[in-house]
Amino acid sequence: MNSEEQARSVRQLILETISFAGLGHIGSDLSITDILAVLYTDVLHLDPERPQWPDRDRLIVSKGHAAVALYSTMTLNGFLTHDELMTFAQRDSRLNGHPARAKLPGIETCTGPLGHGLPVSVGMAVGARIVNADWKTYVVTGDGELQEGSNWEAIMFAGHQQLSGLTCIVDRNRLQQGALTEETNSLDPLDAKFEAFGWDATVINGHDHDALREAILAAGAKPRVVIAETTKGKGVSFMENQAVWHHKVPSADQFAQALAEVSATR
Ligand SMILES: Cc1ncc(C[n+]2csc(CCOP(=O)(O)OP(=O)(O)O)c2C)c(N)n1
Ligand SMILES: [Mg+2]
Repeated sequence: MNSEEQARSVRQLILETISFAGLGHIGSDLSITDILAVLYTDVLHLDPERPQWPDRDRLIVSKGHAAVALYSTMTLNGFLTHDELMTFAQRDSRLNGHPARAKLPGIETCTGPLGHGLPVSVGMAVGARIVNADWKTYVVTGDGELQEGSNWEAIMFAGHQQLSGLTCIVDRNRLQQGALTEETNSLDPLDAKFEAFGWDATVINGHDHDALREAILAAGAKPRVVIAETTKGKGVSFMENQAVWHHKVPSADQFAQALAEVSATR
C-alpha cells in the first residue's frame, strides 16, 4: 500500500472509529493523516513484530489529541487489528483517548498534555548521539501547541547541540482548539524563528506526499523542522477549516457524506 492509498484508508478508519466511539478530535486527525501516512510508509524504520526493537526510529505524535489518526495508521501498518481499533476510548482498552506508552507498544511516550513531545524528542535525539546509534527521531507537533513555552527551550537546546538526527514536523493548520493561532498568540514567521534557534526550516504543502517525503528525508547538519501547511478537517468539505470540528462526532447523514468524500479524495 503506498502512502496515498494508506492516507485514504486512514481517513476512512478515522471516521469509522470516531463515529463508533462517539468521541474524538476529528479535525485534528484529518489534518495529520498525510503526514503520518508518509512517515509510516516511506520514512520510519519500524517492525510491528518487534515494536520495541532497539534500532527502530522514534516517532512522537506530540499532539496526542489526534490519537485516532495514529492508531488508525498503526492498524494499517500491522501494530493493531481493526477489532482492537474499535475499542478506542473504551474502559480497559489499550487505546486511550490520548496515547499511553505503558499500554501500547509502538507509542514512544505519553502525549496529550501539549508541549512535551518535542522536549522529549530532543532528549531522545541526544541519547541516540551519546550511544552512537543510527536511528532517527521524529516528532509531530500542533501549531497551537507551539505556544507552550517548553517547546522553545527544547528548540534552543537542539539548535545549540546541532542535533542532526532530529526532525520536527509542525502541523501548520492555523487553527487551535477554538480559534486561529494568529489571533490567539501569533507564530509567524515560524520558519525564521526556528532558523534563529539554529535549525534548518522548510515550508511545504502538508498534504502533498512527494513534498512531505522530500522535506522529511532531506539530510543536513542541523535539526530540521518541516512546517507542513495543512487544512484542519482535510478531506471532508464541511469540516475543513471549521474550528467547531476540533472535537465533534458526525451524525449518520454527515458520516455517510464524509465517508463518500474521503473515499473519493485521491
Ligand atoms: C497543556 C494543554 N493545554 C490545553 C490542552 C487542551 N487542548 C487540546 S487540543 C488543543 C488545541 C491544540 O491546537 P493545535 O496544537 O494547533 O492542534 P490542532 O487543534 O490543530 O490539532 C488544546 C488547547 C491540552 N491538551 N494540553
Ligand atoms: Mg493547529
